[in-house]
Amino acid sequence: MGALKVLVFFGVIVGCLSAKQFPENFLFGAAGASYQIEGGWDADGKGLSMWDVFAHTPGKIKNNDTGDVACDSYNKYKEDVAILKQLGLKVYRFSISWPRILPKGIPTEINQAGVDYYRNLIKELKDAGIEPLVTLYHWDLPQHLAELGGWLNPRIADYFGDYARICFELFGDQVKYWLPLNEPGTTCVHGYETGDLAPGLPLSGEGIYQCAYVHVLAHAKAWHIYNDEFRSKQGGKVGFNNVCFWFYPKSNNSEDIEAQTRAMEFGCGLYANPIYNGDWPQVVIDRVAYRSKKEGYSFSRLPTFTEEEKQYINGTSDYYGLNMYTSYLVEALADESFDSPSLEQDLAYNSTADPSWAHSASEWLNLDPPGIRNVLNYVNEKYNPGEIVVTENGWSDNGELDDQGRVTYLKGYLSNVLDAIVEDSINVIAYTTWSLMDNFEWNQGYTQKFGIVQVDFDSPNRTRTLKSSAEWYKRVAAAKEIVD
Ligand code: GBH
Repeated sequence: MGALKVLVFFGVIVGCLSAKQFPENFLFGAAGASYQIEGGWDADGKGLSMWDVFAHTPGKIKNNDTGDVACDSYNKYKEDVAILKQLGLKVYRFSISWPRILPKGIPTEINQAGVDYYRNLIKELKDAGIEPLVTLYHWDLPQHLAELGGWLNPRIADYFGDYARICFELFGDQVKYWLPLNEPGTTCVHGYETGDLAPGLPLSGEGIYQCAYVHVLAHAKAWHIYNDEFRSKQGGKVGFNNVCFWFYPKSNNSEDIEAQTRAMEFGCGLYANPIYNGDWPQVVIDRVAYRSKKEGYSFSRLPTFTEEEKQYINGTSDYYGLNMYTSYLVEALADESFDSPSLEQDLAYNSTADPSWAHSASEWLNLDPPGIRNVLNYVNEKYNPGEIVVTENGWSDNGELDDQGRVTYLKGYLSNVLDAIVEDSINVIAYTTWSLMDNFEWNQGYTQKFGIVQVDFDSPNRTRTLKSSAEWYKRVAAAKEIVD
């Protein structure tokens, strides 16, 4: 009897565990971005973007790969949608190429072929019962605007506002989830601090903060335009997006714990705090001011928001679009010199991977599934964003069809998303894995594959083939639970 009770007890426990379910209306989906998948770089009146120019510059991209053809989704979008449908996915995150709609980025000329492309794509999705989640800007800035100073010029926020308004007008009857800007953090660090992504400006210690300032203003402008001119008739949501990785202190000493705070606040917080709390994180304000002074500046390298701007930017997000991939351990470094400004010295930490974490094909990407639950809790507590969508999460390999590494990764991270929902009561409403298809991985070209669907880049047909992870993910989306 006793033994039977014990058995029944464990049976119930195991039953409960295996029955842990995603909410009934939770949306599973996949993501991609215009420059990485579309190709058609000069098709039908599209203007140049700064990524066309950057990728066409010899030496900037591995193997001098470009996005000229990429997955050819400009021509093959119906196949992409058919695959999403076949997998039972209910949300597709894609981005609009600004210069495909406005060839020079300015509202004087609207390229009808570009408008038609996105209208057709959206119609195809809706007909298949798939919700479009649309990023307005995933790094392909019109070259004309890059030449006007790009993300260093505060006027870009006004140009972006005009572009956003045109997109809301053109597509807002069909689109209910918008994200103005993809990962400002990555653009500002890699475009304007290190220079290894477009526009390739190594303006160490300075470009990043001006870029962050302009991104925050641009995001807020798009949100206000939607809020004032479209919300009442279209009823959609405009979210904030950034990449937010998890950092553990390497030891329990106070220096390393402070380094963890710096890591979170200079990464996740630099862009999120202005949007949710109306100003830069205090740690960042203090740290950059301190170092700037020691470096001999009469002002901080971090721009100051005026009171009017603080009011304008505060509270400009309807949901949080979280891009999350990996975790790091951080160890504090002491200030050594003040002779050249840099983000690295502002950060003052060393980051490493725990030896127990598996490593992907990408230098920076490690397997630490609990990291995503930590970040979800962090974001939820700090920014109180209401709804959260995990807008990117994924694993890179060499493109093998039996991609068990990706299955392991997704299983671990999705289990932690589920725990965040069920155990921590965090309101995660959707998850779009990065990415639907293998694609142009920026300065890594086609050397690292993130897709749950393989693309044959050697074939003019760009043949798509489901990987093991796609088959697995299909079963998860159907069961709304983590399956083996
Ligand atoms: C996202 O960035 C992008 O939104 C997406 O377009 C991209 O394809 C996807 O992730 C996969 O990479 O070269 O060691 O300095 C994720 C954040 C920030 C990760 C830049 C890679 C470069 C690391 N990325 N980082 S390193």
